[in-house]
Amino acid sequence: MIWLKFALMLKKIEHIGIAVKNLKESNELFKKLFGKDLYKVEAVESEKVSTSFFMLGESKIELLEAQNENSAIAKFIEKRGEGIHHMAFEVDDIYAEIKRLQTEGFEILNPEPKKGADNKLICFLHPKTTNGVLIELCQEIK
Ligand code: CMX
Repeated sequence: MIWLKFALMLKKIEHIGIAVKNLKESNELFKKLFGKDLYKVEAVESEKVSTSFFMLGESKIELLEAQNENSAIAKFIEKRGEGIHHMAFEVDDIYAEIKRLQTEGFEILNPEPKKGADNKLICFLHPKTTNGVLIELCQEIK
């Protein structure tokens, strides 16, 4: 019997998340910078964020504005100011990747993946276990 199994690894940078104070203003700024328009604006209530997405080649840039002061984005901006908030990597099987990375000693912030922006199942790794970088895994919901 032939077993078809996805390789367990992070496949590519899916997007880079940038925390911004004012999404409307930043949308205009990044439109000018990239020379192209965003393709999606989406509110993610579970994460208390409003987002917009730009496609650049194979990768995306996600801008994130906090919906209220309890949002991770509000806390991040208060402590560190606007800037790169996370890097997201595409995976084929998020459940298998979570198990693999837990075995490797990484702390998974939400071991039960949740629905994120742009039709993805997502989970985060704590930055204290990844050299200070907040890492997101994301799998396309089919
Ligand atoms: N990148 C790197 N380090 C970060 C960070 C980030 N985005 N956010 C917080 N930290 C740092 C803090 O500065 C702190 O560092 P120090 O200990 O040196 O001060 C450390 O992580 C831990 O901070 P904490 O006080 O224990 O935890 P916080 O309340 O700041 O929460 C985190 C941090 C990562 C656990 C929390 O933000 C989280 O659970 N994030 C995942 C969910 C998320 O970010 N959602 C928004 C995006 C949603 C989307 O993409 O759609």
